[in-house]
Amino acid sequence: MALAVALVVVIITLLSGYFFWAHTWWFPIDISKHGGAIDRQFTLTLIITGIIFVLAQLALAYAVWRYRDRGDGRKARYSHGNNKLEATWTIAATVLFIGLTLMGYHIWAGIHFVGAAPGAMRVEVWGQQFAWYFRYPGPDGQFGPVHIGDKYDPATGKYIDDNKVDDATGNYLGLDRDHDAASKDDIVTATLAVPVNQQVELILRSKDVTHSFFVRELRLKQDLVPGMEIPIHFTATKTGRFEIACAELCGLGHYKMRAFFEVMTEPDYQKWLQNMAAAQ
Ligand SMILES: [Cu+2]
Repeated sequence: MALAVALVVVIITLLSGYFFWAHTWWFPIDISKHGGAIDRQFTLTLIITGIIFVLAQLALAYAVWRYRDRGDGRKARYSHGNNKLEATWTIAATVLFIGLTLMGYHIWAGIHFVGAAPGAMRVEVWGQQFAWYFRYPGPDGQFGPVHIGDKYDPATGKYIDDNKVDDATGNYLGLDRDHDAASKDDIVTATLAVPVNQQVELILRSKDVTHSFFVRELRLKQDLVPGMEIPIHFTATKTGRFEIACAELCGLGHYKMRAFFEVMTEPDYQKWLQNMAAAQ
């Protein structure tokens, strides 16, 4: 019986290790400049914890087999621990855990705490229940004001109706193109397209509740919080079409809150942007 239990432990250990080793279920391709560092950090963490996992499980299997009941009436001897060993592996685990955390934090901070380069292209990402909209500033490089709800009027201390959203005419962000000069050339789209090998800064905004912008291939995930403008930036290194999924449960239709992210060559992107501008 002890042998059977020990064997099951060994088989489960080797099998689960194999799936990671063979990359049976693995990440999709990485198409971002910063993604390599994240993947390397993940692999390093996996290798270290994987080695510890395998050694611990093999030790467990050995103990099950070695100290089995041999049917010769021997009494069990109880161990009262070993303080030195106890201290050693507690300290070793602490050093490993804090070390890996610091390394990971360093990479994360390099992506999220360092601002975009001055020449980066800017696009607004808008989340709402349950759709994505993207806004390009047009030739003037300026985003016009959005009118998406009541506005506080400090003169009267009251809220005034400032909602110009009209889904029927495609004015999803409540732009007032007749009165706001900066809004005139703004381009609002349902797909996020960017040129390859160019740094892009996204400004994440929400019309209602918290959403989360997630593109697996970019190794990028960031919440959209109502009332905040949250910047993130990336450089896509491969052309293609990828999925943007909302990664924050935001209501009943959350499961269908998705859009496409397209990385294009510079000429294709310019053509696309022209088409989009003509369709406004
Ligand atoms: Cu959502």
